[in-house]
Amino acid sequence: RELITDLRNAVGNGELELYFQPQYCLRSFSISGFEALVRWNHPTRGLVSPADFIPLAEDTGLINPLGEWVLQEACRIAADWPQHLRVAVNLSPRQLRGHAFGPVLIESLARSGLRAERLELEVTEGVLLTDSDDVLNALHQAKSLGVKVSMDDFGTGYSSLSYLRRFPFNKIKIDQSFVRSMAYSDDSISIVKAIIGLAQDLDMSTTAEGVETKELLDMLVEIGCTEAQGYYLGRPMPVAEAQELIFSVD
Ligand code: G
Ligand code: G
Ligand code: MN
Ligand code: NA
Repeated sequence: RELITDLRNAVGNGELELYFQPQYCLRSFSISGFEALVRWNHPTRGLVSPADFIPLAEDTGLINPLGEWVLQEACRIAADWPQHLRVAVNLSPRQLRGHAFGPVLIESLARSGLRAERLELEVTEGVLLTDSDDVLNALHQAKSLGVKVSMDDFGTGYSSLSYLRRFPFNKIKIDQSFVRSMAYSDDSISIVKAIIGLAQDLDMSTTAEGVETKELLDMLVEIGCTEAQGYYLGRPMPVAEAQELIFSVD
């Protein structure tokens, strides 16, 4: 059977599940929030990675109902957490085209009761590639509601800098590839320092992704990164485990 046929039914069948990866504030060393990462428990194939089904969903338009489910579920779950914790949701470009995203966002916040300030939307620069007014309008609408907007995977595309001018992001997420190579490359340290300095000047915060060692974490603290996320700090985990983590440290 085709994976796409199964994916069409996955939402309705309750086969999708959100995992949550903690993000730590590097000043207080406490959890500031979690990134929601979708998982698919396929009845026969087992756990299917989003890297395998998100592109399929994007190509077929299924990303819209799927993304709507992710947003609603993330808001619903985070609404029960302590009020200082945020939840970050990944968006595909296609979710922001057309005029449907604003109402979906407003409904997700209203239904869950989650304060807008506790929600972050993560978009890659690919979102701005189309240069469509729809996309910019949707992001501006989100920001005007109080929702935070982050640039994900910063540094991996062709012209990340020009996208920083096109939209006022609240946060830059420094791509894992830069963070990882800080361990052996002084040039990479210089690049990450420069990104952090740039973000500070633009009034944006920074999250380092892919932090897998204490050594990297210490470096990031020293150079003034705002937040960190990665296997050294915590892997993506089911909601019950995230809940345990929240209440074990609080
Ligand atoms: O969690 P993992 O590292 O396996 O995720 C693989 C990729 O899938 C990452 O690029 C991540 O951003 C993306 N991804 C995970 N969850 C979602 C989601 O809910 N929506 C979208 N659009 N992408 C997601
Ligand atoms: O594209 P995005 O940054 O949203 O994707 C996040 C992806 O990175 C998820 O699939 C998540 O599981 C993965 N991830 C998170 N932390 C680490 C890490 O420390 N090392 C590696 N290799 N992957 C990570
Ligand atoms: Mn992300
Ligand atoms: Na990323």
